[in-house]
Amino acid sequence: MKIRDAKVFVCCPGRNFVTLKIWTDQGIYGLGDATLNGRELAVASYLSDHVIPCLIGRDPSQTEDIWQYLYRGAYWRRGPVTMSAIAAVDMALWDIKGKALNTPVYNLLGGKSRTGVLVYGHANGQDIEQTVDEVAKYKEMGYLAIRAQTGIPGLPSTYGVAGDKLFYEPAEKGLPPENSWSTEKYLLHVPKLFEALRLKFGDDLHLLHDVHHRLIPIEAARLGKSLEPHHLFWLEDAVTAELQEGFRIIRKHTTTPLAVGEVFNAVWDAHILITEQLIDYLRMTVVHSGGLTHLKKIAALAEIYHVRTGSHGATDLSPVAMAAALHFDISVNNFGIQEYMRHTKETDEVFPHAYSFANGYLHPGDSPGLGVDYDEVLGAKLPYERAYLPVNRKLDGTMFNW
Ligand code: KDG
Ligand code: MG
Repeated sequence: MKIRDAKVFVCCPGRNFVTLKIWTDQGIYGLGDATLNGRELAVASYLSDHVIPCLIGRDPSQTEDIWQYLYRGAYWRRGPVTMSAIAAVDMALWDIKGKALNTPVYNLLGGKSRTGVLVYGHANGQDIEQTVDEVAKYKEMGYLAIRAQTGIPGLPSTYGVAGDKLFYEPAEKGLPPENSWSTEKYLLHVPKLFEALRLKFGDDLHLLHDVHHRLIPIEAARLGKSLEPHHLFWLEDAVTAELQEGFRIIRKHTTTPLAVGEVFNAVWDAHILITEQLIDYLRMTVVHSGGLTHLKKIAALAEIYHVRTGSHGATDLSPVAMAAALHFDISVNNFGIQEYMRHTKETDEVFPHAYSFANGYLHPGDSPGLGVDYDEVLGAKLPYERAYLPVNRKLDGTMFNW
């Protein structure tokens, strides 16, 4: 079998998605997600201008060799653009492999290690009362794990508090909007949210929280300590993690489980965090971290150090990435949890898929390959629209983390 052709599709069913389609000379095609929120066209160009010409004529079953060819062969390594492009190729090749062998991709990764993939949904409100109501709604939908975010008194806008409650989408059309931030106000308010949630829902529900990189280690340590009575499933992205060693400080002070890594791209972004057991969950995803070929190696390393997976699964990961994530999640032993922000009906129509949600779990379905398709005709009617994630400033105007 040989790769005959490949093409990049950019569409916008309410938000932008970049999809790679690879055709073989035997009539089989595979799909890969290459969406990088707010920087979509950079990955599209990387693929079309630099990667696709090198793929034509290759044997698509050589997933390892093609991965190494694109990673080592480029000379320029790592980074979100490169690793999202490699991921898209890798996903599409695993999709082809599964279709050619007439089996779901999870069977090629070791088979099912569990009956379903535990997921968490997003509940958020302008204030604690509204967030409690939103958590109740997610509980009613069957979720067993829920991430809770709330507006902070005195701040006009806060990360994770959206207009649309079910289909939260952080990117906005036009130029980047600006959020504001106060560490002092945040640290005083968040423990009150989780106190209210435990009071209302008891101890059984898994609760998660995302700090979105907005603290420094000693502040994160204080937050982790103050949340210990409410036993979170995890505290996510407590600090930025370019400095992996920073997590030593947090770890020294709190037993609240720590998750990080949705912006990581390669094992070298996480090797200290893993080998020093500074985190409990790694949030790296199949789309921004080099595809299944790289992620399964990272999971194998993490398994040795008691670190579990907790893949990013926001709406900016297309259903192609979600499908690939589910095949990964169901197969690795050290799976922890999968984020699941629902896509809109409009998005699901462009990407018909075999995965489904029931009673707090996602199931990848049994279709050969990844079990997801791309409607080219519909996609062509929904052209790219420039959109950005917000930027964040402290109350005195200082640029801060988003
Ligand atoms: O593209 C960035 C979003 O996916 C991110 O902000 C969402 O933090 C996020 C999360 O945990 O889903
Ligand atoms: Mg996050």
